[in-house]
Amino acid sequence: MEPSDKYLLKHKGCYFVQEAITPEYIDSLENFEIRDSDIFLITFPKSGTIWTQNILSLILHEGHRNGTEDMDLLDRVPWLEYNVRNIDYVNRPSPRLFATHLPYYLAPKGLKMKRGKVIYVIRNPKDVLVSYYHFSKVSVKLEEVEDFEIIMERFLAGKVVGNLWLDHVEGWSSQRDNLNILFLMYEEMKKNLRSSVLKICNFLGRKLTEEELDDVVDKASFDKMSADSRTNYSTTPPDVLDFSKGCFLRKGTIGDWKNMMTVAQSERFDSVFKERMEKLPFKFCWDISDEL
Ligand code: PPS
Repeated sequence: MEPSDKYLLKHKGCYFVQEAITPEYIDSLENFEIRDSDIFLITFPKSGTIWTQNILSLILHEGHRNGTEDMDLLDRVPWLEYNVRNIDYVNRPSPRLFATHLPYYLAPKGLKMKRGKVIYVIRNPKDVLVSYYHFSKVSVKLEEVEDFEIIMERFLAGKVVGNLWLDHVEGWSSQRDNLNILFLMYEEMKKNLRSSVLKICNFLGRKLTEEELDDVVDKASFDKMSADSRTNYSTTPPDVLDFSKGCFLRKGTIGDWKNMMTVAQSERFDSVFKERMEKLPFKFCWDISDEL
């Protein structure tokens, strides 16, 4: 079953959420002016974007960290390709923070010339798939497909937002020497958030006190983020997210794919992904009890 173009827009070989973007805008992003001070968070969907958006905002904005400011996360770290709030990106003060799911080949030229900094978060793709499946029920802008097998086949064929997971990860990781890029694994964040926050701080050249670091780690926990309307998308209108179908911050763990995929489905997944995954320069973690 092919994805419906009522929900997905295919442009230049890449799938986007139909309602939130135009082909002209995608085309314009190639020449989007990048500043050296820009910070881009790049992910395949469902890999820990909101989590890292929150961490970045907490690191960079003291008022967020100490609770003196009240700003929605999407205003602090907006989507580059889905400018749903019509923010004036060009006149935004530095350092600008952006999130994007763009594949490398569609990214702004400036990033490819080592302007700006990139943080790329990777999650094991079986958990990504399961998260995407559940999210497509909550998101009114994505096609709701009850049959997991159909979503899995689309995922394996790259017919989901972000395209083929393997291409996305390979696309960015193969260019690592030509980018200012830090790779982080969702699973390492889950197992040792403090050390991941420190890695981000070092990469960005930001020094936080121990107390400030504690604050970031505390406010970026799954429980705190689930309860905070600025980080759990709960203020999103019901024609965009339908929370009667589930939460955005759903389980936030490692290995939930084991609760969803049958052995046959997992084997089918491996038969398509394993060979290329083994060539990636990352060590994947498939279960909460696995060593990193
Ligand atoms: S999106 O739609 O692409 O922006 O989604 P994204 O934010 O990338 O991914 C959503 C998943 O990330 C989990 N999440 C977290 N896990 C652990 N700790 C924290 N703080 C956290 N915040 C978000 C979220 O629960 C989604 O994963 P699943 O497996 O569905 O729970």
